[in-house]
Amino acid sequence: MKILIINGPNLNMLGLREPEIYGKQSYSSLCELIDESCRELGVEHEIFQSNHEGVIVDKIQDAYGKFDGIVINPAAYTHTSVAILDALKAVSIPTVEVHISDINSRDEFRKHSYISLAAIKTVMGLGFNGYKIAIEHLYELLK
Ligand code: CA2
Repeated sequence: MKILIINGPNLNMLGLREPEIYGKQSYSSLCELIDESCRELGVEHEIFQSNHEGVIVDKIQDAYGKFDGIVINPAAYTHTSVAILDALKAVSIPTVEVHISDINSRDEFRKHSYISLAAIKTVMGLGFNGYKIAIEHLYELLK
């Protein structure tokens, strides 16, 4: 079983700004938590981060035939990207959407997610732990 974890724009800046929303921990500590969660379950994985929509689309297309599941935090592209939605639909790989914050209790524009239309589950508002829950969900589905 192989899972691809995709993080969108600015998530590489975690811990540097807005700790009241996203916590104080850095992007590398998020990657450590993901590594640990996958190791515990014996799941092979790759973590990918990009600030560019088309690069994320390319990565999703490239996942076809290589990965069994995707965990994605599309960050700001959640609320804008039909291209990422279409790429997820095109590859049809079971996908769990994750948000560190609760996007339903913030700005009005964050309440809509294009990505939810392709996701089998959305985890939000649970901080970094949401990634662990998303990985466990895919593991239970795919095992
Ligand atoms: O809650 C989430 O995980 C989000 O996907 C995070 C995005 C935001 O645009 C979504 O609405 C919800 C933002 C990701 C990175 O934001 C940072 C902002 C300041 C400092 C560090 C990261």
